[in-house]
Amino acid sequence: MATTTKPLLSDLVAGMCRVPPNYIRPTSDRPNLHEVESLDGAIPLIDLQGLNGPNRFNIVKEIGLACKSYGFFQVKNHGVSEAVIDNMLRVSREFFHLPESERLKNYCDDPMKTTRLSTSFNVNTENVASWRDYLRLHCHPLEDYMQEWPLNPPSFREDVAEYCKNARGIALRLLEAISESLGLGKEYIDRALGKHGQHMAINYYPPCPQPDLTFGLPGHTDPNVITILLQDEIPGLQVLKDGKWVAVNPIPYTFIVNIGDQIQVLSNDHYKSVLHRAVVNCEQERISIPTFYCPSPDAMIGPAPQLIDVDHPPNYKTFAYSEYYQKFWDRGLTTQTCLDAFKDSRP
Ligand SMILES: O=C(O)CCC(=O)C(=O)O
Repeated sequence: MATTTKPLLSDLVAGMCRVPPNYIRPTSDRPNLHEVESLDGAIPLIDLQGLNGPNRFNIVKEIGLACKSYGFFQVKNHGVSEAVIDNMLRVSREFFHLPESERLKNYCDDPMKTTRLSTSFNVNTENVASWRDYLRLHCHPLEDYMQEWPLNPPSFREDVAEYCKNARGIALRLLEAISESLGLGKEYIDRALGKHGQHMAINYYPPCPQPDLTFGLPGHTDPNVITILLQDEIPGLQVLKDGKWVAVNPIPYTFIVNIGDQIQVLSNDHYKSVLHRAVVNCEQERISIPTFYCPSPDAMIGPAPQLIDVDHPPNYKTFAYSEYYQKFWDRGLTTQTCLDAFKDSRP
């Protein structure tokens, strides 16, 4: 048993040659890394060049197909410059390499706090810990949150704010395309999100001495609308496809996009949010940066009326997003999605 009071995993792992018992998953719930498929092209790579031009119809169709068949896709020619991406990854790495005392200024266990550094998933409710530290930031509207963000590294606020603006731009363009692909008209989802919200995690996965025994993050779906993930060059993301875990190997300067639970609700199950997880490795640290685009807490979310008819009754109740978000953090990451708690059970 580890007898340390260090709150962050990164400060605990140096020289460790075994995973502490509280990180070890039961045998029925381990990564089984030898069974994972690693196919390049397993997840569609969509070229966004021309999304706002003559090729829009075809790209929207491609996005719709990817949402329907995979719940995941990658995007290139998305308009975010390499410099913005490089700065975001660099400043994230610099943050996690700061001295412990400097990083800990941001530490907080309360999932409702809008800027906080923490570890695993929710240390207050979980039974088994995950091999991850993370910095969580709310980022829309930027001016409401930026003054809470770390001041060290000195360029942190500037680099991250620039990245957030760019990530929001992609999210809005993709939401229009997804809305259109559902036959809802391009503004439907935008309007359904109220004042909109945007959160971000900077995930830091230290090298792990026994990666077969634990997860960086166990299988889960995302509670938000869509996630735009930036990962560094180290593999770790896996997606469940037809009952098998498939590795999504990094392609530099592309983003990975996945449907979150709120699109599943709004689309009345036309598009499904898909289980994914992060595994760790024994040699290299890994950084991943998901942007969680979401409704504002007061937005009322339910199936779009245009997608309901006698053959397709509403599968979900209408609820405030704040209620869903709270539930997600309270119940922890499980392969059973939080959506079950919001099903419409009318006969
Ligand atoms: O690290 C990854 O690739 C996945 C991260 C993720 O799923 C999350 O932060 O919810």
